[in-house]
Amino acid sequence: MYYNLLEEEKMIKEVAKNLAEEKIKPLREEMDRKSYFPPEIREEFGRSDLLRIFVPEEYEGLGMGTMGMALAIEELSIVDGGCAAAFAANGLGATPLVLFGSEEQKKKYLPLIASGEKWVAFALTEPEAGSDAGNVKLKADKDGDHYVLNGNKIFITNGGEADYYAVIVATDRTKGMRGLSAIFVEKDTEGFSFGKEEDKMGIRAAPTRELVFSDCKVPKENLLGKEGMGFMIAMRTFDRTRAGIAAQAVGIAQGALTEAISYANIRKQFGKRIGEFQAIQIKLAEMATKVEAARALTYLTARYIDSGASNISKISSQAKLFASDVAMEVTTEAVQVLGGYGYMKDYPVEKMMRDAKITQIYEGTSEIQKLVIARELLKEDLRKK
Ligand code: COS
Repeated sequence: MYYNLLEEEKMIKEVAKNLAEEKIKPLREEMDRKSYFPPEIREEFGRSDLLRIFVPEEYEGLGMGTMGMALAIEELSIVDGGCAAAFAANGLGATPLVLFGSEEQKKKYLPLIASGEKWVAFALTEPEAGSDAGNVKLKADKDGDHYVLNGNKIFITNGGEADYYAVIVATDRTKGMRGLSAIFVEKDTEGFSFGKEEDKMGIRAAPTRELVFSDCKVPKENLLGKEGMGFMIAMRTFDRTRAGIAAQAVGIAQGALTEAISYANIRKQFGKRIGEFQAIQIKLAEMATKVEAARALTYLTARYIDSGASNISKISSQAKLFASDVAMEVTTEAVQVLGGYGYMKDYPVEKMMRDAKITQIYEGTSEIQKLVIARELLKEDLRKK
């Protein structure tokens, strides 16, 4: 409403909204209950242009960057944070390729990703490498024309579902985070399999799975960038995709706010619609103001990233930090507005509250975002001196 969106941005928003309302909403409750990502939803994504948004035009994409992704993720999240997470994680998996892939790699993989024929996942997390992202143990030893991967990754969104995996590996374990590299692994590679499937609190439509590598031989030409660039590739990827998580948080919060407003207009207590009580009005006003502030910061961040600026870490972390807190607050308040009904699965707000929680955790916890923000503030000050 306030954001002077371009015509193509309005179109993408509309496409995402329609897909969410017409295809995702009817399956939402079932996907949440059964914790699964239906093939027909994957196909619908492929039929829409949404998977082209983050792919540059020369590789059959729309080249709409972070703002396009933010708008699509927000619209999907209004209806279902789970399908939005699968979609966002696909963009996350493709980002190292877009940023650091060679011409040959991009030509080979990106058109297939743009059409939705192939899905992607990003694999960094390990049992001992969560917030401490530099502590990756999955080793990749060079052997002739291949790297041989041994180890595992956990909590991988789109694990099992994706056809390609951008995997952060240790090519030189003597160098710590400077010995990490990023490598693109295809699903059917020998020695690559899938382990534990997670049973999550929220975003249950998004598959989350362990990846297991056992003497898995990956061609050397699948290395993204150069050896030793893995940690930097992961950080530069997150600098962009954290804006997408902010958009997911805005969408989840908006979904809950909309439900709370509709309910306040219908539900009667003490002979009045509850929306007539100031106690409820104050809640709705505070919720709506927080959502708009989170949206404004998220869009500003996306526009700043798309401007080509290099110092995007701080604003991206600020957007994710703020919007994810808003998502948690607003969904919790929405449950409160709906009262006992809000606590029941007959209404979607309890699910939204469960979905919101992950936005404070994945792609860097809120505590890690604060650390990134504070470090950048201190560096900016030193640069002035
Ligand atoms: N872009 C480019 N380079 C970056 C960077 C960025 N955004 N952030 C850090 N780097 C570089 C640093 O410049 C540094 O290189 P030099 O030593 O050559 O200067 C190197 O990477 C190490 O950075 P740093 O010293 O800041 O690493 P730390 O281990 O102290 O902290 C944090 C890094 C904690 C910020 C990082 O590990 C992080 O973001 N963790 C959370 C990871 C995460 O999101 N996990 C969830 C995955 S679920 S998808």
